Amino acid sequence: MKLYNGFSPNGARVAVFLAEKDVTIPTADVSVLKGETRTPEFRKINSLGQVPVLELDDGTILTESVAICRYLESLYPKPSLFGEDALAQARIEMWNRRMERHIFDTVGNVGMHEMPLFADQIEQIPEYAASLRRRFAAKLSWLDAEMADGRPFIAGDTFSVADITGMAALMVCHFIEEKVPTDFEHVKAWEDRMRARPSWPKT
Ligand SMILES: N[C@@H](CCC(=O)N[C@@H](CS)C(=O)NCC(=O)O)C(=O)O
Repeated sequence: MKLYNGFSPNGARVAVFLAEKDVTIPTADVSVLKGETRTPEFRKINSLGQVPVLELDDGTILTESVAICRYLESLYPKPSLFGEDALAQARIEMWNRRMERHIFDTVGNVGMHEMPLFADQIEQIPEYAASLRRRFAAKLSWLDAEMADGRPFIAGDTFSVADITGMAALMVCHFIEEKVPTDFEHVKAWEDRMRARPSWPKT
């Protein structure tokens, strides 16, 4: 098995997942910032030119951070990060999608539409980025109200892949210079707990 990975929010999702399981696998560093994801050689590995990529011993290629994490979960089931029973699995899936669509995508699309790195990847619309920045507080307000029930983690009482998606969103916040305002006390407390974990992706 070989993981192609580089310093990036989606790459961090797999790196954190492995760290939480205390598992190390051979990794080839592919620098997003240096454009190593965009070379013809790397596109033979992932036609979308993105990390993370997991190459299995028989040459099978897996892309998409959540798909890779699911595969790793089956190899290294403990601690479970996708849920032990049917209800936990459904709740974690639900919250992982909510975190991805409402939090990660909000800040991620700010980066995509503003950062020079992506200027040749999409048609950048600065007004769209500005509108997402304005929406960010509303998204956090929604999450804060959800977490007012006092649960320590995004999907409930245990750390899960939904928290990892949230950590990746916080990493994007660093790049786009957004912060979680302190008035969102439940989200802020969750952020502090995430930053205190040994697996926290350093930015
Ligand atoms: N949906 C994919 C997204 C992967 C992705 O967007 N990777 C970014 C890093 S966060 C990348 O490799 N970008 C390379 C580039 O822009 O050249 C996943 O979850 O793995």
